[in-house]
Amino acid sequence: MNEDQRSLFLSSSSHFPPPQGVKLSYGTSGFRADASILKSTVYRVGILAALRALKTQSVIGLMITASHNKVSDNGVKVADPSGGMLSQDWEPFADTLANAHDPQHLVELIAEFVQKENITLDGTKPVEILLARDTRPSGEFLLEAAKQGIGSIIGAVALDMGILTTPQLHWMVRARNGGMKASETDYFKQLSSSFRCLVDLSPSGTHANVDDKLVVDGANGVGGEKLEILKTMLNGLAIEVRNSGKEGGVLNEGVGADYVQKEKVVPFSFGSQDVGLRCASLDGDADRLVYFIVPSTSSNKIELVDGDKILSLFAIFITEQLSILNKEIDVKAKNGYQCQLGIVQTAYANGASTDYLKQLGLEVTFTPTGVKYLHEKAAEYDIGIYFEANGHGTILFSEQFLCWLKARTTELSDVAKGSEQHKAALRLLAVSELINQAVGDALSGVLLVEAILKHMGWSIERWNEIYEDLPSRQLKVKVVDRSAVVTANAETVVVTPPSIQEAINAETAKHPRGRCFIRPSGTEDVIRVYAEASSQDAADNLAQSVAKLVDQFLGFGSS
Ligand code: G16
Repeated sequence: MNEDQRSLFLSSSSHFPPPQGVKLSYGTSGFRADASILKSTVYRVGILAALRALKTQSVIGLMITASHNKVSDNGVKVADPSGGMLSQDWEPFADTLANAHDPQHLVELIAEFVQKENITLDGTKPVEILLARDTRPSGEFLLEAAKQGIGSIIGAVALDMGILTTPQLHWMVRARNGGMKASETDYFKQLSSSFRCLVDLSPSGTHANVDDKLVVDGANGVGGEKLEILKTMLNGLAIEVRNSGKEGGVLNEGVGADYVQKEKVVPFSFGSQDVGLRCASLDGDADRLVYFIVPSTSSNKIELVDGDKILSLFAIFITEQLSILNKEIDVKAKNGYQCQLGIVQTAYANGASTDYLKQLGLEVTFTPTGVKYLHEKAAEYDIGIYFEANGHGTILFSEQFLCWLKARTTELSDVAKGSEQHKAALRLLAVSELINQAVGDALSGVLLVEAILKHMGWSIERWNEIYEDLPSRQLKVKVVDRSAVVTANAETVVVTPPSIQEAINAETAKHPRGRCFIRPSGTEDVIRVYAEASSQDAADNLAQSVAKLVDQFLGFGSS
């Protein structure tokens, strides 16, 4: 590292001392904490993003968001050149950087890393970092800190893309690196035109829900406002957006996908007027999506149509299209293709959903919580569908399969234009354009759900009936140190502290169809408890008794 660069680091980092007595870690989805202590972390992630851009010689993204967390929190994460999450090999360096105290030590750490990674810091090959933030007020000063971090690397240029949903930024990074147009307008154009294409390909007479209104809860975050823009570019889909943030509500408070999924009650501004309508909820930065039904005017309870059901709907549609496409074709012949379709879930997936998917003959695998793990696994298939029960997920298409599909579509348009096979090929291509290939995206997800429901002629009730969820309950427990819990087998077994797993097993065995696990959250300072059983009372009791165990083993002993 040359002297100019060293003194630039020293002078800028002296303005960003890290908070005292706090150890930050690049968790499930980047760093998250109370916004008031994050300035130095965001500055350092700015440095990291610039180094990543130099290392990969590609455009990198930096997003300031705490997604589903409360409004006073914030966070920061990096999008890699593919548009996906930061490569996990760089996470330890992110932790070291965030927790380095003395500016001199910080500079030494960077110098060592740069040498190890063979990164040239002479400014001869300039790189760009796209920045965006959600609607949190703290995003403004944190964005400045990110710019300072990027500005402290010679040759790194920060481009402020403004207020975006997290998936929009990931999409832009991917598009830029793929040599495509990557403005927000391009994003909306791609989504709306592929949606239109899918709707136009729906079998005639199946538009049962075409005139129904979809009512969307925007979590008082960025998604509602973006959906309002997207809506103007769509025909044939009536959307009403509530909780867009303009009405003065608080981000994620009594609203949004996380609240709706965990509490299973109507979000603020929804109620008896919505009985019989299709309702959906986005989270604060619009990377999660769940649907719900308001079943009666007399209660605030909802019927949740969660990420597992969205996944199942997508799986049904894709399987149907693949089977039409391959009809009367030997997939092993010269013009055939044996498409590997795989499903990826986490331990939170409702047991009934996994049974259902397996009954459809699909291969289902499990990873730990966090899109970074699910995405990586899904990318191993030609078509990988991944979803967390909380509504975070997407469908990935391999380059190889897309290449074959495009060639096959051209071939079919020459010899069998308008045939069912040709339409199936066109539909699969449209899905690959509509659904975000970089990360789970509530806006593209909502359009794909709507297009598939139209295609099937299904109401939300019909969709919800594909299987019946096992009753479940999620709780969170505050503990002294959540890192004391270490899990294995896709988070289904606790290995540390010893003996808690035996106690959990003993509780679980008391309940028919009981299943229960605990894990440390990577976005909140809590241990999460998930329980499922044959009745709601049993699931509630199991969750309560395991939460007590967590408190006894690790907590403050308040239970
Ligand atoms: C993030 C991750 C999700 C994860 C969720 C909860 O969502 O992207 O993959 O399921 O956190 O994680 P944890 O249980 O570790 O707190 P979001 O919507 O907050 O970005």
